[in-house]
Amino acid sequence: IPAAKPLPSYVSWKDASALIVHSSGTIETRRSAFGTSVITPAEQLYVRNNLPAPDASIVANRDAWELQIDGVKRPATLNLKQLKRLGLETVTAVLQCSGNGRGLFPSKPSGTPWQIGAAGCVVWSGVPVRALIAALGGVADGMVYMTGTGGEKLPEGIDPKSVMVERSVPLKALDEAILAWEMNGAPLPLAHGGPLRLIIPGYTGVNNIKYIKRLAFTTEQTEANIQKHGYRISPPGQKGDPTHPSVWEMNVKSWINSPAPEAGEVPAGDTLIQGVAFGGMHAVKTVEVSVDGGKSWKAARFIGPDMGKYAWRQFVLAVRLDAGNYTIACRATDSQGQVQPEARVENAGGYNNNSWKDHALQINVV
Ligand code: MSS
Repeated sequence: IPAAKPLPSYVSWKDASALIVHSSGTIETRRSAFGTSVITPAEQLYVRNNLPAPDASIVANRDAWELQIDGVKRPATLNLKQLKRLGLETVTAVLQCSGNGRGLFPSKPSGTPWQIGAAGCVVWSGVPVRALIAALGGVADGMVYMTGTGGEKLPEGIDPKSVMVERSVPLKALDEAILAWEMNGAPLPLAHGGPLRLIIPGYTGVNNIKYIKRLAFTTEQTEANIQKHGYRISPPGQKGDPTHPSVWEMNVKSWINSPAPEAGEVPAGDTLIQGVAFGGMHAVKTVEVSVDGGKSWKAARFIGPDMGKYAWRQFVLAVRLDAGNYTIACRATDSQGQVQPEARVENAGGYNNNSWKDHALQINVV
């Protein structure tokens, strides 16, 4: 865990004691700071900005924010006030950076060495993309992707494609996607994409475009570097290219939040092992816990409300531990029977790490 750095000013309202600041654009939640009531409060939620966040003036008059919609029968530009009249849906979904768990790759891929905290469980409210499309006559014929463009001002004098945050996802992702203006019951903070953000439940963080200014249905994936070369499952040592799978859907995953080694010594006796588990695209069904590094497993119990298939669930297992060293691990299974794997899929970018072994914790019980 790196030494504490101060919070950058655009997120000065966050809870510094809950966060690890890797850089001004990469801030993760401490393992010991996750609460047990499902939702991650905004003050504790991680932040990942590929570009400096836009000026706060864009949230001064939220309803005036404009979204351009292309690749539909009747392309249009609508402001947030107009969008709010088209429909409303609320979804609880895990927001997780594609690189969460990168810091657990022994190969130390370049990029932020996130541990487990580049993730949170958030309630989003907004207009379903389906409702928007219906109002504009439907998706134009032959479209294959849904492409969202971030509203950052791009630095001048360089090729926009090299820096712009623009991502394409398969067209089917539109079914559950919403354009959100509210997060955990409050107007969407600028740091998390206010005034308007694309939320694609089940897809990794990068696909959830903040301060979205254009939503387009397209025949091809965007040529932006962040899509063409970035965020791909590429063999170690290789630069990402369009023949490598794009980082889109999340996979089944869990980790332990308590006892956290960073929180100090664990006293011998009764111990509650707690953590979170989610399925990515499918509901999480079960989670098992091991205190012997994966030799034996016991079923843990889910606690708290089930907020739907894209949310995570908190789990708990009561154990008695004598003094000694333990390797505690957890392993989730989704409703389709997909089990969190023992091994990570090696890849150059350090993406999609859901290995239970990498996520195991060493604890010292005294
Ligand atoms: N969007 C925009 N516009 N920009 C940027 O930068 N980033 C990404 C997403 N979106 C961006 C966007 C990422 S990459 C992530 S993770 C996310 O977002 C985060 O979120 P928050 O709210 O937490 O900050 Mo990785 O896969």
